[in-house]
Amino acid sequence: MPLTVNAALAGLESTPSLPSLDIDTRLLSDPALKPVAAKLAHGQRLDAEDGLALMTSKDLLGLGALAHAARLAKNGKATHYVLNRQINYSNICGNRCTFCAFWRELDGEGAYLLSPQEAAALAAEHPEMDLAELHVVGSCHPEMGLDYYCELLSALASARPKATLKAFTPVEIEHFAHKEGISTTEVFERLMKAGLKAMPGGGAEVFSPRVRAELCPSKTSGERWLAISGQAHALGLPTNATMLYGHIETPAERVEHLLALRDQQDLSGGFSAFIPLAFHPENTGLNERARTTGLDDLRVIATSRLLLDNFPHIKAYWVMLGPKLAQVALNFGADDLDGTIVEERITHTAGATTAKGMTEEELRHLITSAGFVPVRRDSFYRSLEQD
Ligand code: V47
Repeated sequence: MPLTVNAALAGLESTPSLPSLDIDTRLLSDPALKPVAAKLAHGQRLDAEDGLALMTSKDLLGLGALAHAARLAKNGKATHYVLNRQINYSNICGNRCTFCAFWRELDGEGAYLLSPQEAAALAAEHPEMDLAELHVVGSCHPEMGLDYYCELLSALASARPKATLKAFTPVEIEHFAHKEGISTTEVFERLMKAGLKAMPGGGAEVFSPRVRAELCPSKTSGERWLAISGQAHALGLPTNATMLYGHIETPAERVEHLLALRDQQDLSGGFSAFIPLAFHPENTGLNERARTTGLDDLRVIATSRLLLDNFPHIKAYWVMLGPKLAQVALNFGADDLDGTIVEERITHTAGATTAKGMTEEELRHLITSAGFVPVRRDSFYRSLEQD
């Protein structure tokens, strides 16, 4: 039977909107996690100090006990996945981020830009798959104007009328606005007319100005990334959020990133899912760095679930974690495995050894064999299960 955390600890007033979590404290061996457990048991919001205790703990079972309690309170045993396809329309990018192996110069070897018709042909492949979502991201192309992106969306919508167009990161939106000399709101209005319905969460990296100055000085700032996400929410577009971890960032910078996302979600409320992205170093400017460890991957998932109390979903992105660790992550706070993907390019250029796609059967097997309940979903987390 779960033990009750000492209710008499000073200052533990509960936050009305947060549930009191049922935690088995016998699983906690790191004393630093005990005050965190006490707060969670009393429905209290965690702060930066708690986040740091979680983000630096080596008590894997303790982290799992806390994050799993939060997961069960939010999503029960439901584990989501989507029949989706990724389309990377171009790798030609002026930002030249050090951690990215995908980008190419305009006339560099391997540089490409898909025409709207070529992208539509990719979307139409595998007609037997009932795709619910097209996940469309690319680069900050130095030459293309907004007409191209609108035509791209229209062509994709014609090729797959039933699929939701989840396209472009806040970084791309900002770039389109600069290139066109218009506001990001105007960019959104044009793209929404062309079929934009939701946005993925890439480009957030780590918000720390120190990290951005070193790894991606040309990229949109963290403040702008958050503000543009907020604009999307105000226009009714749900978006996601990510954090690229396992390079030069400190545990404190990870925690700051998560708390900045939580603050933005308090303000604008439109984030659906958070996706931690494990850094893959091959073919990047940081290729001497080691890959992330299993402990760190699970710790980031668990800490995210606990700090982001206002995010409905946490994704274990199997492409970056590998399917086996993604399955384990379902017991560490994650309730979504992303999807079939079909063809992933960004992480595979940086040395990912996972498959490029997964079948629905494989996804359901990962979920059910771990004792969870599979929920095929659309981009808005509505269940598509036939019952
Ligand atoms: O924006 C770049 C990151 C992102 C590397 O919103 C790298 O549903 C690891 O954002 N190693 C693209 N990561 C992926 C992404 C995403 C994936 C799945 C679902 C969703 C969603 C979003 O990958 C980029 C960048 O942050 N990235 N280089 C690398 N070497």
